[in-house]
Amino acid sequence: MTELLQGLVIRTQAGYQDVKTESGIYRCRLRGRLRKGRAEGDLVAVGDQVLIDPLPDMTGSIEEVLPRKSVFSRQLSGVNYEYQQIILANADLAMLVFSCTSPEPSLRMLDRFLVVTERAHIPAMIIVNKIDLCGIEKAREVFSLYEDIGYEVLYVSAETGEGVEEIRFHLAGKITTLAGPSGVGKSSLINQILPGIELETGDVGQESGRGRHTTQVRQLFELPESGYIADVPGLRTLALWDIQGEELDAYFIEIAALVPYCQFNDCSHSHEPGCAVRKAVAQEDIHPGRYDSYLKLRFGSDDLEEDE
Ligand SMILES: Nc1nc2c(ncn2[C@@H]2O[C@H](COP(=O)(O)OP(=O)(O)O)[C@@H](O)[C@H]2O)c(=O)[nH]1
Ligand SMILES: [Mg+2]
Ligand SMILES: [Zn+2]
Repeated sequence: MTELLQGLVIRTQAGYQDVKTESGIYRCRLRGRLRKGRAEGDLVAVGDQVLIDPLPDMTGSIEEVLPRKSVFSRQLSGVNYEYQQIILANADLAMLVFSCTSPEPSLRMLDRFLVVTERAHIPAMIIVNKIDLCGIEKAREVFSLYEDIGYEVLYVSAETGEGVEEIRFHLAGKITTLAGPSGVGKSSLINQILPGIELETGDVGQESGRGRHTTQVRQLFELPESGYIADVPGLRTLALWDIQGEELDAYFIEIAALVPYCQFNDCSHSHEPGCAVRKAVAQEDIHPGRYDSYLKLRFGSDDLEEDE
């Protein structure tokens, strides 16, 4: 057997993976013994570091998937089984993209994304796009509460290019995923960051329509300097339903900090006396919208998809 080569999975589609190594990009398949009895999606994903057995014609087989430092995954139900589909491995950063207007921002959806990224232990920052339409002051009024909590927020415009340099700065050397509702300007921003890539823009619903239930291409786009942007449809469908009760506390970082001060250690922060979280809400130390998102996620499981 030839020597194994280490590489990065930069693209997956319909049963093959493109793996970038120091000696080029190899079109690979998973070694049968790895695949045995398992769905492909839970074995290898873009962002994975793998060992391949390379052939001279630039094909190869993936012999081993190296341990991951983080995963975005979702629960999928097959006819006879359920499995964790890995959407993206080893992400270093999630940029959560919203627009200050057109469409109006859904902060509840943003809070859900933040739960997903906190749970996956992936640092998140918030990109507020379209400030050419609403002005930075109005955008700040809506989003500065996230800066108060501790998240970094960038105010940008894909249209004028304002703030795009700062996005680039944060991307350097990392695998970053952009996530957000459709129409906020994710593709437009990627086009700004990666000239020449020319993603389709403006087709509202392109992510939820075309290809959502068919085979999806997932890929990493290499940045001219260093680092990758992940284009992974499906991040916003990550399930939250399996988050149990108080586990949620940890993912609202300003709530997590107060939980030790509640009178009861099984406090649900909804009605109990001596609740430090409710006290903070009353004193406006916790934003009422964030508290509302918390309660809805914890107690209102039925309407999770209402605003998507
Ligand atoms: N005025 C303005 N329009 C933008 C901006 N960014 C994107 N758009 C427009 O918003 C629409 C949706 O953008 P797109 O990049 O497709 O959003 P995506 O669905 O998040 O990928 C398109 O018509 C874009 O031209 C911006 O910064 N300012
Ligand atoms: Mg798009
Ligand atoms: Zn409490």
